[in-house]
Amino acid sequence: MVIDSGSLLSNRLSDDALSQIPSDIELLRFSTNCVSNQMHELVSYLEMSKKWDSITHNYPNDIEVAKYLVLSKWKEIKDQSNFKALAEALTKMDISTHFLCQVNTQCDKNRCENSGTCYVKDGSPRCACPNGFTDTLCSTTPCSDTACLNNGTCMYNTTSPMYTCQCPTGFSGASCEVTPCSSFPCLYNGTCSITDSTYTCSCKSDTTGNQCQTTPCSSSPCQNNGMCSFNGTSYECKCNSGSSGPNCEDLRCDFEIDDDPNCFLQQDKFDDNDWSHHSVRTTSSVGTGPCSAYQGSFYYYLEATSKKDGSKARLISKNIYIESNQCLTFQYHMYGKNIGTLNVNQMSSLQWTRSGDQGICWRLAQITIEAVRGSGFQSDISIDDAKIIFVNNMWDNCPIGLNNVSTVKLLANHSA
Ligand SMILES: [Ca+2]
Ligand SMILES: [Ca+2]
Repeated sequence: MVIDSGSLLSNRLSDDALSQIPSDIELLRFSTNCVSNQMHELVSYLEMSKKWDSITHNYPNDIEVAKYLVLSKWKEIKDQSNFKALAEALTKMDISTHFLCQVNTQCDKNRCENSGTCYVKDGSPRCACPNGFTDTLCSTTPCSDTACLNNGTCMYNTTSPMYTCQCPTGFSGASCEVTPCSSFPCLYNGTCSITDSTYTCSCKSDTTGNQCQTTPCSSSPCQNNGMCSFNGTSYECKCNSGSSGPNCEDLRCDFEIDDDPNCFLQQDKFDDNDWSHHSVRTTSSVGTGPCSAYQGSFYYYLEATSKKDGSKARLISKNIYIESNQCLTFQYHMYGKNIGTLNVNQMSSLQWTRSGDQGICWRLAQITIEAVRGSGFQSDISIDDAKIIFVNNMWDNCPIGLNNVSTVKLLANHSA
């Protein structure tokens, strides 16, 4: 039987389609449509009988695999192994090219996007898509859903990773998810917003600066080596043992630590005695001294027992700038029938003095604080809780002698 292959094929396959080399997907489709005895004839015609025999020997239970593999091998070893060669072979064997047409005719060139391979199934063209591409035409790329955030540019691949993001300046991360605000650059709960490639901080109360880093502590409000801390709303000064007040602006000696280097009052090394650091009652003497500290657990006192009459113990202040609105306050205790004198001097000028028994209570009184022993052992003189404090205006506002408190007007030695 003589067949005009040219006219037969021209009815089914265009010259353009015939000249194409079948893809693996198309070969798979073709081998599935081809019954085994037809395939055997075809491979004989293609002079691949030995290959057919070896492959069917290796895949005796899966003839579909064998059919596909032998055609793949044919495409690999033959030049010009296009649809035309297959069509001619089928025509020569008097086999209809109908199913070959099913493979190719409905697969227009460029039908499948993104390098997808077209094949025919159940009479309809389908696309076999590369990894990561979906949709009936492979038109949905790995970039199609919101793969790159923050206006990143998505570039897709056919191998892993399926896409990469080119991020705008200031952004980073696989999906450009890292923004200029990701490192939380705005301190103290400042609000971070993104402007172009950088961030802008909107600062909460009491903070300023491009990162809200300037706080009330930045101006060092805590005096006398106090430690400043800021909680986002307000600052707090933690004062050392030698100061007190909201800004540690008041000097203080509470005598809780003996020879406390932070205390503004220190033992005079050149007088007759030293003040004794003590808690609870003074020594074993009765009829003199306090029962306990006025503040805290410790106080200083002049132990009168076995001291000479009129001998002195002094506390001397460090050099202090005294403002016009500062007062010295302290608690004093002078109880006993032999009580001597307690003097307060600023420089060499006597500012305050008490002599004799002042009762059994603590009393609030320069800054030399000098205790002079009276004539007898019942002359323990004690002090506690000495402070140099600021008052609102002038000396007139210093708290004077309320209850057990004594105050001493200080003469300004410094003009602000
Ligand atoms: Ca001394
Ligand atoms: Ca004390």
